[in-house]
Amino acid sequence: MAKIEEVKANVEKGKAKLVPGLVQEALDEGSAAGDILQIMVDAMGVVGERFSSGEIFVPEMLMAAKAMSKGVEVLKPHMAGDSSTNLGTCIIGTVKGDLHDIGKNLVAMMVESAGFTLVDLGVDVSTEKFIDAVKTNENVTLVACSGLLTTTMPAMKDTVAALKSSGLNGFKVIVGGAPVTEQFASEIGADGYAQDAGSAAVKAKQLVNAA
Ligand code: B1M
Repeated sequence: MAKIEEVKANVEKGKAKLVPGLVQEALDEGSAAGDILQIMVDAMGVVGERFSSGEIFVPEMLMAAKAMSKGVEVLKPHMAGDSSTNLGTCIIGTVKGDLHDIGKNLVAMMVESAGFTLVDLGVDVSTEKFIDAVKTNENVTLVACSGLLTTTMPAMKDTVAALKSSGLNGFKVIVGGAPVTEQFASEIGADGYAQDAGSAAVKAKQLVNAA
């Protein structure tokens, strides 16, 4: 089996100790960092399907998430773009009630690579915390909200509404995550939407007029 396939199989099995070494071996074997990342995203899709069908439970999902995060750490230096430009500060977080952070972390990595200074608020971020971060950080040009649960989409809506009515300005709001669509983003008044981490970086640059 090619190393990249072993990466996928071991993310699915949640082998956090094995995955970093396998990612390195896949890179050494000549696999592109983007392809290794995509195969890990695919592995998480398989994990999600197994969870939906009752084949696995939350602990197994958690182990797979840890394995993927460890693999991404090895990939990170290989994914970095030209961050010599300064596009201002991006505040990023997963919205209140939501603990999923892998997609948010990938978006953070790509947006940082695009030239933003990153302030990562983590997961389960309240509206107030997003607003405080805009107030207390310098030159905030972008706020990025991630959400993976249909049940936390209202929290995303509330956050965008609060940011827009806060009286604060100089920044744009981008939203994304599996249940989020372009239509939902527009309905809740976000300035931008992206489907994946790569397009989030492109959209982020467009929003601050740097593309
Ligand atoms: Co949960 N989970 N989970 N989970 N989990 C999902 C999301 C689910 C689809 C699984 C399923 O049922 N098939 C389902 C949601 C169903 C729904 O709402 N429609 C679900 C559920 C139900 C739950 C719990 C409720 C389970 C329970 O307790 N009974 C619970 C909720 C906890 C909470 O948040 N309050 C829960 C818990 C967990 C774990 C903690 C165990 C773990 C997360 C660990 C972690 O993140 N550190 C977990 C995991 C791992 C998953 C799956 C399997 C994988 C998520 C993932 O990391 N994907 C997931 C199934 C799936 O996604 N197929 C599932 C890989 C990642 C790269 O993709 O995050 O989609 P993603 O990010 C993408 C895009 O969405 C986009 O870019 C990324 C790709 O480049 N993107 C953005 C993301 N944010 C963006 C922001 C942007 C732009 C793009 O701009 C700002």
